[in-house]
Amino acid sequence: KVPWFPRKIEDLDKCHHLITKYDPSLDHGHPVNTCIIFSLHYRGDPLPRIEYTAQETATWREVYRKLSSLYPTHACMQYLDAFQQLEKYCGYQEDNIPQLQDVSRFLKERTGFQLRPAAGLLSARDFLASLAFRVFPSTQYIRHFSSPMHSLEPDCCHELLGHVPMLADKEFAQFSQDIGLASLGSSEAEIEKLATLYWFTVEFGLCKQNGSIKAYGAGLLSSYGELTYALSNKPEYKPFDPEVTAVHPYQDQAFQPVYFIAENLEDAKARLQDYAMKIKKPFSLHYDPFTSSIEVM
Ligand code: H2B
Ligand code: FE
Repeated sequence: KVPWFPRKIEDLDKCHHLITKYDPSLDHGHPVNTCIIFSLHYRGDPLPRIEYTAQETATWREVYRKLSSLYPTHACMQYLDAFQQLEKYCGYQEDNIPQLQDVSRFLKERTGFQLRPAAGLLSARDFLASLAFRVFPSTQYIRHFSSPMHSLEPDCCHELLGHVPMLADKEFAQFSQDIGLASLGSSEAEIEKLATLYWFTVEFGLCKQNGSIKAYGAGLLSSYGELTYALSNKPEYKPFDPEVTAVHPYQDQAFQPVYFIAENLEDAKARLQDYAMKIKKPFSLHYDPFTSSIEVM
């Protein structure tokens, strides 16, 4: 039997299942605040605007300063291009936490991606299904001030500095949507493989650029420690090959033991499309961008 999947963008209201990866009785300073309440009641535009506290802005400032010093040498050019634009048009500054509403509007103009507030870590199935519609679920709260350089769960520093700039790139946007489309109606086992692919690319991917290696993964671009480590020649590197990457064990409590290097984003996209075509499903899918809906044939 084919698992339920969203057919139209409004169906994403039903894709909000959270996973609690970390025992909630252990206090990681997970901020249960207005951002979470808003996201649970969210049903379409406009995205709520948040007034962040001085302490939250101070956390952002520290993260922003440290990371932006690394980008020129460590981030891929697609990231750098978009980051410059975000500084110009979207309030990316060390003293200002950008508003999802502004960022979402920016992305929509670039690649058709939009943000949707998420209350926390979504299940892989729900998260990937959103990507199929060019919707990126984004947390809106910020990590606890006690550990500015580290957050176990996604927070808006991770989304805004890690994911958003890459989502402004056309190839990368298509790559992200393709993982999402591949997930619709897939078995649990296949979802697990797609989540692993997502992990080693969208979160921790590296790519070749002008004879050197650069980062395009959001987990790297939002972590000073791991971004430095990933490009230090200490870890193991393997070429990105979906068949191999999809079944490689990954690490979500420490730095990755291995990183996969793509030739370039276009090649990664083509390889992923190839992989997706081989997933067995009793129907074929087509995304209609005019109605933001899935046609099932
Ligand atoms: N949920 C949220 N809110 N943000 C993510 O980046 C995220 C998620 N990543 N759920 C997903 C899981 C990813 O690790 C894969 C698809 O499982
Ligand atoms: Fe992420």
